Amino acid sequence: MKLISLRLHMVELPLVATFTTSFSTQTRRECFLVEGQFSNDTGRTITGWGENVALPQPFYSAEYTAGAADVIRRWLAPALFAADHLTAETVTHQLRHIVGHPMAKAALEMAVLDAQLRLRGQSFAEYLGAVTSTVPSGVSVGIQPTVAETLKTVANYVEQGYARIKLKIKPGYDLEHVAAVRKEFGNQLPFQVDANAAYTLTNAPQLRRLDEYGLLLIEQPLSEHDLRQHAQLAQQMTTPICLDESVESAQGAADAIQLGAAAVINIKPGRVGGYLEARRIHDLARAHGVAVWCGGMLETGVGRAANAALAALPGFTLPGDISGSDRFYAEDIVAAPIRMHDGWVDVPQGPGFGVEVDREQLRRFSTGTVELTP
Ligand code: SMG
Ligand code: MG
Repeated sequence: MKLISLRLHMVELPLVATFTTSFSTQTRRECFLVEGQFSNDTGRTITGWGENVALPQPFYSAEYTAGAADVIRRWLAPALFAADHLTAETVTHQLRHIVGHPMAKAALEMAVLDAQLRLRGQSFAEYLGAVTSTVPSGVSVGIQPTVAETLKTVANYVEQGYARIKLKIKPGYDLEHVAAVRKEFGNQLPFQVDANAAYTLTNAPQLRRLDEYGLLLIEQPLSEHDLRQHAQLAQQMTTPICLDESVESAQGAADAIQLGAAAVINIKPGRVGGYLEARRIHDLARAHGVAVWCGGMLETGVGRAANAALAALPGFTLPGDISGSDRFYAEDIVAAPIRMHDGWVDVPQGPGFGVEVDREQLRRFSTGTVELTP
């Protein structure tokens, strides 16, 4: 294919409830969708969609929404316009001279993938090698100011039927909340925590106290670059350590596994530069007997649809952060967003990511568009 034009649709969607993590409180989602126009050898034109998952602030990782749009405009888009035979499998290669910016690159790879699969009439799930048509749906619960509010919030998601609860934690908002959730909902509740790098190895004695609550895992307790420290922490506690922020590539995943720093890996396609790298991490982890699950970045319907397909690969043996669209949004920007029923979401089966962007909704939430041509 040849890339004809790119349009970045900057959007702002209100969240149904504020979402607090150890590093920030989000009240709305500011992100952008990438709309790519491509032509194939026979002159057919086709549209493909991608989503940029960077947060507006560089708090989760170095990338941020405006920075991702800027690097696409100045550097990544020109490199793709220059390519004569663009395929999803060669996007990473075309962009390899630009250091970093995995989320910006992933959004572009998505648009190419979606277009390529639509041309072929193939679903993303089939392309990836998905082995199931539904995937278990977990929900990520933000830090609540009081234990009572944590219990109330978790109760609501448990009643809705979510397959797994993940509670965000930080120092001072950890043991007491975890203990209360276990007591209230029992030992059968699939339950895990995510610290978003809020601790250091000196907190090991406190973190170890989490061991008695039968958590599925603790996600990213220490800082992004603390691979060795995560391995040391793993020696000091029985709760499996799962890495999120620390894993930025298949190579990094291999190092983490080798070091004993990751018993489990949270795979987020944006964080690792795209869905193809995400699949490589899946393959690598599976070969090493390391469980993986699909993370979330408060995606709109486009990103969530693609995540559901990824999570249908056989190595995704734990429920992902693939909650229904209504967990964050009263209204989405795709016609039929992901819904959770009885703890499961359906893997889209239509061509490409299998969702249609609703232009009217896109206009409603739009805060501007950036038009890019060769
Ligand atoms: O998309 O359901 C979702 C949110 C999942 O907790 C989630 N994501 O570290 O895993 C994580 C966070 C990153 C985003 S926090 C604003
Ligand atoms: Mg995380």
